[in-house]
Amino acid sequence: MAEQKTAADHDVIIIGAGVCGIYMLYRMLQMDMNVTVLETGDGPGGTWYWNRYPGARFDSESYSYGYSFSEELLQEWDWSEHFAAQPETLSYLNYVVDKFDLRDHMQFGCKVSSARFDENLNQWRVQLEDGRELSCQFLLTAIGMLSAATLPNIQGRDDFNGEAYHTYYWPHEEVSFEGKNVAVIGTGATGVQVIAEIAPKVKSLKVFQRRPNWCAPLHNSQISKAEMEEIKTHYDEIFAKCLETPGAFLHGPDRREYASVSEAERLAFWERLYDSPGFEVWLGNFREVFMDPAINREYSEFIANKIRQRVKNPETAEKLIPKDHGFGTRRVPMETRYYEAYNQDNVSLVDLNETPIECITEKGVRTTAAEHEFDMIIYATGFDAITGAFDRIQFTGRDGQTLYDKWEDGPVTYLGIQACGFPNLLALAGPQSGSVSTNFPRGIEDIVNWTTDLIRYMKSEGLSTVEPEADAEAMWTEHVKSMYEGNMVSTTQSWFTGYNSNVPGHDKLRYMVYFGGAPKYREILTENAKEHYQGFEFH
Ligand code: NA7
Repeated sequence: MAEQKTAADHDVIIIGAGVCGIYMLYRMLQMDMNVTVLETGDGPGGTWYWNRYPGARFDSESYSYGYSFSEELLQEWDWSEHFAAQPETLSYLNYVVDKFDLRDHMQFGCKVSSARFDENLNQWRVQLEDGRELSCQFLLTAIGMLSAATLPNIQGRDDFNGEAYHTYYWPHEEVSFEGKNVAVIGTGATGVQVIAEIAPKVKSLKVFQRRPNWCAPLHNSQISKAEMEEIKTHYDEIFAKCLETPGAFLHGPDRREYASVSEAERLAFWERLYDSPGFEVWLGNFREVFMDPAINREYSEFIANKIRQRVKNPETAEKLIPKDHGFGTRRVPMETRYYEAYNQDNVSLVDLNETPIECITEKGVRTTAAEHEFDMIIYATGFDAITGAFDRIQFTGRDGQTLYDKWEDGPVTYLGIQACGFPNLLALAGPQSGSVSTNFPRGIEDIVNWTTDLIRYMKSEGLSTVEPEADAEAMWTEHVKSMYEGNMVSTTQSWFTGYNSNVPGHDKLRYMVYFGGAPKYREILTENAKEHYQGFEFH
């Protein structure tokens, strides 16, 4: 076995140098592991490296998003806004990488195309697009859950003569909007941020909306020097609060029963939620709002009236109010003056339910009603979420089985971390794990810490492979499925439920997310480690 270890280039290869890969690398170096990180981008940052589109910023409170592992780091870093914009977050991640000397262990501009488990050597052999092959004992994926961007399946996309960008692949150079007629396709969390940001800068903006989302004000503000000093004295409380809440955010449900609160009190409470910063408007609500359709309708109507108050043209307001799903059953885009953008003379809404897009032309977008001419088209059309990044790398496990084939009808995993037949391949933010529906750095900390302990355990016991038992995998997948019942989020089409109209076969419900909440997931992982990794088989 010692021979096998030395035969591999590395003990550990981490794919991805985003929030998760950075922390995993830090933990592996603490253990003196021979580790390298492979990253497609030319620098670290993952999501915050790629998504440079105008308006990109946190919906998590900045100070709840930073890493918690180093008191020194917490005390050194100053956030300038309660919800920091992308450039600041990217600077923060670069700062972390340099402070802990992580950069030398990262390889940039290298894309993993495939990885194959060598059953004779118990090693993963990782192929890069540049032709190299690296080997390792443990292959850890930190490839992001929203990193496989998808363009819309509309004909003629390549015919357009103007500028065209997907928000994820936004250019590193500054993009000018001055004097330009711009189209935005897509009104998810990304589209909503872009639209509000560029509306005052463009000559004209047309928003192509298929389904509206329920958006709510972010209420962002600057953090003064004094306030930041104050925040620094409260990090323990901030992280303790995140540990308590289902989404690992600073916002948790109001534990009162909906019915125990009078109508007047309820309305005052909802007004307070609407005026609160961040996800409070969504996650600080009564739990019944997301379980009981009648209560959800009442809250949705409350929010619909806010939209009606903010958008001057009543017809436009009605088009911006979702009719096919209730508030909070899809990801709530947080906004700053999004609805007000539609009050500007240079901004208009094209409802794709009335006039669907027929094709993209040389000049712009042709709907069933007209050809709209543009200088620029922005595709804010989302991602092949959670499993998309796995599908883009060919992982081949035992007996030549690929992960793509195994997950063709939806992911099956044990604890959202491993799949049977793929020894030593550990997903740090994979489908059916607790991290995918949480405040990301908090969610991944649980898995990174668990994985670190697992690798330490295997090293100390002289074990070379870990793989889940078939029963354990079946049990976890059933458990994940069972939580989809009685929860309105899990029955609504969105990336949470694996829906993407642009990817064949992804128009149906898939069991992607562990809905039991971060505290429960953490408890399961802790128990599992305590019980010597029950459900896993070691060799
Ligand atoms: P989302 O939330 O998946 O939104 C994608 C948007 O693009 C959504 O409005 C889609 O409409 C629209 N879309 C996708 N394909 C098409 C086509 N073919 N025609 C018209 N419109 C289309 O992605 P985001 O990037 O906004 O957000 C993803 C997450 O990133 C977000 O939740 C944050 O956590 C960070 P649809 O709703 O499918 O009708």
